[in-house]
Amino acid sequence: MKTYLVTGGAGFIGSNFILYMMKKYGDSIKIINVDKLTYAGNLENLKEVEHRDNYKFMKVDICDKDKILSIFNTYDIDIVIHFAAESHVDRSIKNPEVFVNTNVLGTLNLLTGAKQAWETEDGFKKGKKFVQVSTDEVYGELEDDEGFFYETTPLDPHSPYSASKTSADLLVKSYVDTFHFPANITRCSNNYGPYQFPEKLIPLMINNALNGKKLPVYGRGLNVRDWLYVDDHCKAIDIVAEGGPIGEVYNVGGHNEKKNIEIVNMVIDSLLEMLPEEDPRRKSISHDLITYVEDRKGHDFRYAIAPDKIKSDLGWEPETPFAKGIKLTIAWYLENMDWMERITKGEYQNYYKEMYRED
Ligand code: NAD
Ligand code: TDX
Repeated sequence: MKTYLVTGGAGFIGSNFILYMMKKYGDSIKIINVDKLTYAGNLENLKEVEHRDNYKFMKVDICDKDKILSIFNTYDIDIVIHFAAESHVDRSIKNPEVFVNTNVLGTLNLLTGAKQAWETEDGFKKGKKFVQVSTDEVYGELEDDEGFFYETTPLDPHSPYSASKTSADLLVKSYVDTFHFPANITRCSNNYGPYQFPEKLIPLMINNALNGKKLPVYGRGLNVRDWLYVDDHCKAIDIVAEGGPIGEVYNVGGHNEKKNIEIVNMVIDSLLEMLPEEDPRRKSISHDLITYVEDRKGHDFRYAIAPDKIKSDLGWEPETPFAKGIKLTIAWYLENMDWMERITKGEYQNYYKEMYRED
């Protein structure tokens, strides 16, 4: 039985990944979920699997080197899927330090633990794999409507968040180059789907619209992101963990570029289409809620992923068209308003006031 160490499994993509893997493999795998439970971690996401004998949660900070080493000494980990990170660009602009600690030093601790546990006299034990879940933001930005990020595109991060992810990627690369350590790096575009924390564009807009609050669009809303439904990303990670040759990097994306303003308009239109006629929230939802606010500092203009390599080498392709994915996402939030309410009632209020300068 393969044992997975999933870091950051209580976050957005991590919890979707655990649910995806349990559904796909059932009792034939074991998953250990290591998560510090920062503001972004939520065990409620994993209710469906928490009772399972082949699932174990450990509240651990990946910056705690001793704990990380002891996990590798205690359990025979086969595959590490490393999601744990500080993941929000705006927060990194205000407070970069925690991004370096978690994203860079935390990653080094995991590499150290895996290397120690997996090393043999002439290399590494068979069947071991470390997957560094990275981001397209390490490539910087595309300055106009032309071109794509390839795996060969030079690394040129701009925000403290993307600089910390790039540093982590380079550490992983250094372990591959120096020790022939069995790792892959995946670089994905913007994910959307259930369980995403409402600091990110799509859930923030859904939540604000449902509450009749302004929809804060940075700058003129013309920046472009390349959106991927989270399940499609989970599938890609599994395929890379299974079949990616040592050291290979894979871009993961779905050729689904949209301007931010298009996304916000689609959220409003979909909500109006999906909410029942008698729902009182309909009255306050309209395009008039859109408010253009001060732009993000150093706002990358456009991200666009070329996923040719993962398609040709490993046969992965995205399966969820955006029109379907956004409906699935909105339907999930509508059915889980209590999840959103619990998340947004506490510390989130302070975050929102400070970030969006609201009284
Ligand atoms: P998230 O912020 O929703 O979740 C991060 C998780 O990591 C949380 O559960 C949090 O508690 C945990 N965590 C944070 N610091 C920790 C620490 N020191 N020790 C242990 N756990 C810690 O993030 P996400 O959106 O799910 O992203 C997951 C990964 O995917 C990140 O590495 C991110 O860089 C990458 N990524 C995200 C996207 C996206 O669109 N969300 C796109 C590409 C890549
Ligand atoms: O209130 C907002 N208004 C707005 O116009 C927010 C929160 C965002 N935006 C814009 C900024 C971006 O151009 O929307 C776009 C998407 O913003 P985010 O959801 O914050 O995502 P982004 O900055 O693109 O980064 C995301 O994708 C890559 C994830 O947060 C990263 O973890 C991932 O690496």
